[in-house]
Amino acid sequence: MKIGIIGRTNVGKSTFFKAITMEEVEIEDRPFTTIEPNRGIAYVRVECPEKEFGTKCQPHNSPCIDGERLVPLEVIDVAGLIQGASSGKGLGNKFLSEAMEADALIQVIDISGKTDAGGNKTSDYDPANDVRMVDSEMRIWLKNVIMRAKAKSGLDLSQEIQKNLSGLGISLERVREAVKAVRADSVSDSSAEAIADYILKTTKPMIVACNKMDASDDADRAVERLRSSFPYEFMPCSAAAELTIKEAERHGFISYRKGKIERVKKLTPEQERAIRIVENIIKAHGSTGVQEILNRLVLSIKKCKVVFTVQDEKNLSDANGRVLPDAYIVDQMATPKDVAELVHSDFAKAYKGAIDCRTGLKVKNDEPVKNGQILKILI
Ligand SMILES: Nc1nc2c(ncn2[C@@H]2O[C@H](COP(=O)(O)OP(=O)(O)OP(=O)(O)O)[C@@H](O)[C@H]2O)c(=O)[nH]1
Ligand SMILES: [Mg+2]
Repeated sequence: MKIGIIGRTNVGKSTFFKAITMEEVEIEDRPFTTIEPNRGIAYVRVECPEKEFGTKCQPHNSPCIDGERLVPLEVIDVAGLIQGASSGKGLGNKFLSEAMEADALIQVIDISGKTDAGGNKTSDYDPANDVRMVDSEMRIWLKNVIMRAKAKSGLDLSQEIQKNLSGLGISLERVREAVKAVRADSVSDSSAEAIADYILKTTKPMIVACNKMDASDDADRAVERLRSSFPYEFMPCSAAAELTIKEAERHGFISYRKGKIERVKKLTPEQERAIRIVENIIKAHGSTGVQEILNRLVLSIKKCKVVFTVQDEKNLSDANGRVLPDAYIVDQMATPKDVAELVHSDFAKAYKGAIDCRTGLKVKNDEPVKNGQILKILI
């Protein structure tokens, strides 16, 4: 599972990325700070089944904090978009293809309206312009890729189109579906646009992170206005506040559990001031919004599932005796064999079936796994 962070330049994409991955990346208040993409690992948080089984987990691939399991996924933060990027403006369109490798997208916008279309300081900029711009740049970019499909003997239209989309995680089946849905019989300007539109809607689910809510006069109202204008989910956040918490935690100054900040060490007046600002944001909004956005995109919008794997179904442990060692994020339609593939390609090759550890029964091989399921793969 890979998440792409996209959006207009200088809205806080890299700040959001750093807050969820803790990778050292460049963050600056100017347009086009990020040039090469940043890649890292972030975590979706779900309840760990340890409590249900009255046991203590010994995680291997996914840390557990206070009964919350942190299940890893890949994240990529790309250069900022501006109008015309799909035809090479700004930093060009290379990064559009990098972002489009992702299985789902977080579009970051600046809900405070204090940066303009070019990423420069202003007041009262309407971020709806950016949502429209990103939509249109993605569509034009994908349309242009589809337009490269040429009718050649031996391949049908869908195969020709899909050839150009390999690497973007778009299957031939999906392309066939799109071609059928828009009733295309050749690649033209309008059919390519319709196919691009269909493919984007069905393969690249997106959530809009309304960032810099701390700098907005009325973030909630601004978010509400956007919700009524676009078919996306909009959620407010402050990536800067989340980053402050994560940095302070990393240095052992505070601990942050279940929405509450506790001072672990005596803070300097400056640190105290920074933490108070964050506390006020949490008080006003319930949280910084960052983790909620990631969870919402992966579990509710993309409808991914979290599956645990074990080797010993009685003790729920692996070969080394670790209890509930591994958790994986899988696609909505993933089968037990797809889970085996994630554990190890050798597991998938030798796959003979899987047991649901709650029921002790074999699961159906062709049925999607269930969210939260604990599986023993039989080889
Ligand atoms: N007030 C406030 N400022 C933020 C927030 N998130 C990011 N910023 C600031 O916004 C500026 C741009 O942040 P970046 O993360 O570099 O933005 P970007 O979208 O990655 O920018 P490019 O890579 O240049 O496209 C920096 O000065 C950040 O400190 C936030 O939640 N609140
Ligand atoms: Mg950046």
